[in-house]
Amino acid sequence: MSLRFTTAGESHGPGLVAVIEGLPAGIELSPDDLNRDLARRQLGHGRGGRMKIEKDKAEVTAGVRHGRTLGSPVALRIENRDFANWEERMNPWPVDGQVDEVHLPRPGHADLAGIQKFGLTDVRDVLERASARETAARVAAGTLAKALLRDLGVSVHSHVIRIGSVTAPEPERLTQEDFADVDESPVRCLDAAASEAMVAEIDTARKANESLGGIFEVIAFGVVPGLGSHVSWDERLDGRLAQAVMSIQSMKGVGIGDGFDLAGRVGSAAHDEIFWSEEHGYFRETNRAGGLEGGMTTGTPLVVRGAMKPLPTLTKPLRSVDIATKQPAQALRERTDSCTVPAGGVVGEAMVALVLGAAYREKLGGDNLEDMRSALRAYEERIEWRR
Ligand code: EPS
Repeated sequence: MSLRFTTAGESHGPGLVAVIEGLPAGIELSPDDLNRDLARRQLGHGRGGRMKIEKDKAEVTAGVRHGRTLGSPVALRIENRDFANWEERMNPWPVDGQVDEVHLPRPGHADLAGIQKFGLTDVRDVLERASARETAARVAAGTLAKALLRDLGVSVHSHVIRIGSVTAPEPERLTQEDFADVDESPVRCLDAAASEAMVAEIDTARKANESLGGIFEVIAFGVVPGLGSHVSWDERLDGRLAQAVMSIQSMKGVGIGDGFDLAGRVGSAAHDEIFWSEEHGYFRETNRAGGLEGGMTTGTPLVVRGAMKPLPTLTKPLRSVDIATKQPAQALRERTDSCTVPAGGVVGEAMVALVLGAAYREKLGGDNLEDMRSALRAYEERIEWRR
């Protein structure tokens, strides 16, 4: 058994569900642990009208008793408050009124390939599930992985490093403390001047009926060396992280550490030299590899970047084709966000936490939290790792 999760739910249906399997017994949880990240995911300059309707909260329906995990699957449910406005269109059961089909697929969305693949005639049957609303369920699942990681000495953070044409200056080596106020920035960026420029660029884009993408960075501190493995392709942790982050809606690129930038450097400027001292044990002065070598964690902070394309739902729709008539038409016009990179970072945290939680479980076993902590202590002693 590893740690795994699944989600269910449509964007304007009754609600979202996440089921997480493989958590040890004994993790202490509070409702606040679950709901803090759900609220953080709703933040960010560039969000649309929907976020005024939703107040995401996770209800626990299985796997937790009196504030502790039981070791059984944990089931979470998040209500879609907007369902009240969609009851006829999204009712699980037949309704009396006439519900018009959507026939105008949006370029860049799952719409066209989805109806072809599933043999459907109403684009809404695809777009409701393809919507990034689903990321609320991922974030809820991620809070459980984060609670496990917290008990193993790991914290996971994120910040936005680019929106549209605005790139934040490269910071000095970041520490956990640097992230204390990141959510105070309206775009979750650590640089005040870049934040302002990002907000201005989003406002300009929104006025022009455009959307914007960007890049977020997820950093995990306190990760022990040796998670993942070099011995088999599917155990390489960088591969698993890339898959997890790339699976987030609208992602088009994933980098580990300096990622694509490394391709243009000479070898001596691309790697992290190894040192040893009595105080630190093995250590590096740089972190170009993003804490991963040979598919394994190195003990330096884990750094994963995700590049999001501009959202494909546009208030100035692109050209498309009516799938009923095959005539040229404008794509479906829907209420939408203009930029979700700040929220993307929070979703990235969840996906990285879920992958790390699984890697810890594989390394340490995982029926009982105290067993995991003892195994971690023994391992840290064997490799003489100084946190
Ligand atoms: C989304 C469109 C918008 C977003 C939604 C994702 O929703 P609506 O069409 O209802 O305005 O706000 O994201 C969320 C609801 C959310 O919670 O993140 C889309 O088409 O992907």
